[in-house]
Amino acid sequence: MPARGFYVTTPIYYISGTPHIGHAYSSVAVDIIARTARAHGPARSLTGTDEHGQKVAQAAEAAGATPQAYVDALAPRWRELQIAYDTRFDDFIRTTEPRHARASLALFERMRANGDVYESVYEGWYCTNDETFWPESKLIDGRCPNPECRRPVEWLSERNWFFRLSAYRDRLLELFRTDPDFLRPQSRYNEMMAVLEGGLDDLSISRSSFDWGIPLPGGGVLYVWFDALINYISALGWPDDPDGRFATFWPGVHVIGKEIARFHTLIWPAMLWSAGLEPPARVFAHGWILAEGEKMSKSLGNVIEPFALAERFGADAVRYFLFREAPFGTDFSISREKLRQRLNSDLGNDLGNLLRRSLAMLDRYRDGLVPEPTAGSIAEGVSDLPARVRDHVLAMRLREGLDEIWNLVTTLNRSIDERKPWELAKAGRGDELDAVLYDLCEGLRWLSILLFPYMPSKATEMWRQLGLSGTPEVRWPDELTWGRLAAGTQTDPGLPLFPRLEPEPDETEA
Ligand code: ME8
Repeated sequence: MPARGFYVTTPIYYISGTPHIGHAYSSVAVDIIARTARAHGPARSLTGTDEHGQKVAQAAEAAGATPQAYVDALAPRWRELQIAYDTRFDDFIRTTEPRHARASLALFERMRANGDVYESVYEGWYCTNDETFWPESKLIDGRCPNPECRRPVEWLSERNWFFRLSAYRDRLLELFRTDPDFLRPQSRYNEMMAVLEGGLDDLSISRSSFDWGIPLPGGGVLYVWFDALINYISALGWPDDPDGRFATFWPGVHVIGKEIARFHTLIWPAMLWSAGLEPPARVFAHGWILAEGEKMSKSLGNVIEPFALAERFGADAVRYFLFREAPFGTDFSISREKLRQRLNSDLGNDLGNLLRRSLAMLDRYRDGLVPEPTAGSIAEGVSDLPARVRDHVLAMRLREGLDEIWNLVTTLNRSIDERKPWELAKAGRGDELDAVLYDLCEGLRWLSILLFPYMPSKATEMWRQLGLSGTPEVRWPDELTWGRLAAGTQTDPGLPLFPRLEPEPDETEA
């Protein structure tokens, strides 16, 4: 852990889009990382909505609303997504807030004062859907080159402000070369290195043919991507920094989807340097969630609706699935059937049954009271587990973190099978029986603490059934020492953690 505060962010989502499972994925990833970081020291997480730009202006017009009324009506949907997936952010920023406009203009002015901003005419193509300027050479069949978009582009001729991005190429190359972890995974790093080696053009950072954006003195509005990137520091209170948040938490870590790596790792660091600020500490550009091997899209009819998914399987089971199914960083497919299978096997059989069997044996042999710890426990084998989980999670190895935690699940299940408490009870070997039962309860206490970032509500339910007060949101270094569970704790078994789910008609493999 860095000595200073730890700060992690999601992209801010286009407010006019429909929330889907990919948005939930980024938000849950950041939530897992932030909850793990909070267990060790000061940490902050941020999400929000990207509300300016031509696309929003056009959509508002089509809906017969003012842009402000239009975005205000859409904002609650994005907060609902956070509630549905139990993601707890320290802040939610909307780019239409005054604090954001202030910071955006301040950054623009600093860059201009440093001689990096000049006026010129942008003559070229623009994709409104992606809010991206495209040079003619990049278009494919005259359309947007983004494989997810491929929409017609429009010709712009506007007198705009430009950022001297080209001047930062060498400094970016140096950043990439001296800090290979600046952008992960490796495939994204390689892609961006190739872009850098090909050279960078200056970037238009304002628009003058419509007015839905942050107004600039003298006319025009800021280009929506320029304003969007600044959310990461406007939410920290930059430039005034009245609460010292910027000083404590910047530079932060950005978690994004792979398609927006260029904005975050080439343009954003250069903007910050130009204003005399530090670039982000790290950027992690994860892969895409696919449905049956294809990117989800309305036209393919394969969109997995995030609200219905959380309702059917429970937020915690979906959170678990998203980060157990594939290494964080790669593309992977999701299906309701796969999710149901993992819920029944990993969560129901491995974890849920472990809790149920352990507490049932404790009830039968010790009236539900945690026995006195004795020698001969599994403690030695697990002492460095918390540090390993923490290191994996803070390095974005979210699946590896879960794999480590699952080793403890397996160890505890195995210890029941091998040490056979029912035989120890029959043979009157009380000390050995106490040792197994204590190990199981203490192991389950550890599991609820370690799993809390991934599955906050089920981990809290485990904690409650173990008869513990408060919640498993505790400081790991203090609480994850084997033997802290007090003898005499009265456990309180409840309903199964993950009741078995039978398939619905659309969940059966063809
Ligand atoms: O790009 N799989 O917003 P956006 C995985 N406003 N992640 C996905 C995904 C999928 N199928 N689909 C979306 C924008 N995401 C800009 C960002 S940031 C300063 C401005 C996630 O609403 C992923 O994180 O299009 C992706 O980068 C983001 O949602 C795009 O959200």
